[in-house]
Amino acid sequence: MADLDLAIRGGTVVTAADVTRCDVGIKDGRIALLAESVTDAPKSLDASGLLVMPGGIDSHVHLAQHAFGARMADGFETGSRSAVAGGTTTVIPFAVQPRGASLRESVVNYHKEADGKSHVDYGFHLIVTDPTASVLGQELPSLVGDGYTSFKVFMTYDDMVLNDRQLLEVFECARRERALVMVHCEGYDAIKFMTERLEAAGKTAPYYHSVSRPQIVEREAAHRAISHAELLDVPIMIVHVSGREAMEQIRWAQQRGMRVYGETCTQYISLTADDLKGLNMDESGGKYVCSPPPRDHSSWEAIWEGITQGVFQTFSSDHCPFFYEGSEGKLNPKARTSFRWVPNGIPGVEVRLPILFSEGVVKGRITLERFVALTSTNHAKMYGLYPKKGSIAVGADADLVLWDPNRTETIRQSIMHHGADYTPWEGYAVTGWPVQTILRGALVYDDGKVMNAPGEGRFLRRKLSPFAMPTGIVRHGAAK
Ligand code: DUC
Ligand code: ZN
Ligand code: ZN
Repeated sequence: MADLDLAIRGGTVVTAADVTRCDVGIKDGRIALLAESVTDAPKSLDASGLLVMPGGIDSHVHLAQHAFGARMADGFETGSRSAVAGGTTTVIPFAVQPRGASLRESVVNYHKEADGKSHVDYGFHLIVTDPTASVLGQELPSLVGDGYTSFKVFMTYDDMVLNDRQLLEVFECARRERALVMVHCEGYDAIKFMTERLEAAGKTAPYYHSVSRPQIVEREAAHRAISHAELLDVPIMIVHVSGREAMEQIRWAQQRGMRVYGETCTQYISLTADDLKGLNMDESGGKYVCSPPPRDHSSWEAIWEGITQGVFQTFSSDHCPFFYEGSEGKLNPKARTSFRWVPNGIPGVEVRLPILFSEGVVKGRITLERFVALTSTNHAKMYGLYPKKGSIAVGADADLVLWDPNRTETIRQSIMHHGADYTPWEGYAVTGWPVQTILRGALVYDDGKVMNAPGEGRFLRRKLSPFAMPTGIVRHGAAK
């Protein structure tokens, strides 16, 4: 093939299906050729000793989101810069509908945040906080048609929680429109009750954030969401699962033939609630405040059980970065009065691949193919981006990460590319590291340096997810 633009030579190509020694030929930003040897491209990258994998897709990141009571540490520019440095080439953040606002308008505003800023390709999920008749009847159907084919709903947080009736109405709309609903499963009332009791007892340090939201609160909400989904025969994705309790609910639903999917995240295999204790229960534990909170070592094992048994389809970061210092940071004066006011979320888009590789592949828990499925391919399939994204196949976008499986690194704030002023994984040692990242055939990250300009990432209109198809098994008579 004479007119290739770039060849990647000498690497081991890994997809969700295969591990193959072959070269990759790229033309016009897409993969044009997979062959034992590709020699006739004007430019080439030497991938000998490296793995060549589909660029990461992180289907759960928060950027430039005005939520959780503080300004985020990352907008599109720094958040996507951090993504590309971590080997991720596509992110799907959330356009949030503030209560009382139009969802369409919220999407238009969110595009203004993203336009001209992203280093990676991106789509938007929609967060529905106010499912009025016009949102359900007009806005959501038209937005789904425009490529926003997934919604997130919350079962907690004052400014986002939906009651059961509203959850059912959103689920019904999703079923009708074939959109995939992501559910944040933590029970609002139980958390509020626990928070008030803890505060009354003077237990206000960041560690008590984890006590206020124990696993049973997540399990109860997961079971409730699953029950509503079963009533309507609608597929749902339960996001950021933290431990055994919710994992078992999802497994139970799957074993009953339901289309209930699961996502877990980096923090649930690498952090624990003890991290929230900080130094002698001081405010530094606020650095780890996220929801659901990290649990304990036995929960890590439960999450690995869910990963290896196929309960979880996607492994995401839930990148939701806040500053530690400063008036809007996790240490702000109000946050010092109670864990309840510490902004919920941690930065992690850049370390997702290294930590899963190190803990999963290097420690023999998962294969290389499964690593690719969990970090890229399944995200593309679940959220309507496949086969353009998430694979190394002729015709797919040439989004790749060249990965050194033997390189050891210690995660430090000084080597991160995000906008936050700390990393929760300071000092965490990993084996396996991204060396180069390629976005649609262009070298966009080269060993520590981000090479492309903000704005070179493109917006992705997503197709309907085949995973959002109802089963057709109506057990309870309410689905239409
Ligand atoms: N839920 C998220 O999905 N991200 C950050 C905080 C939260 O509660
Ligand atoms: Zn959430
Ligand atoms: Zn999130």
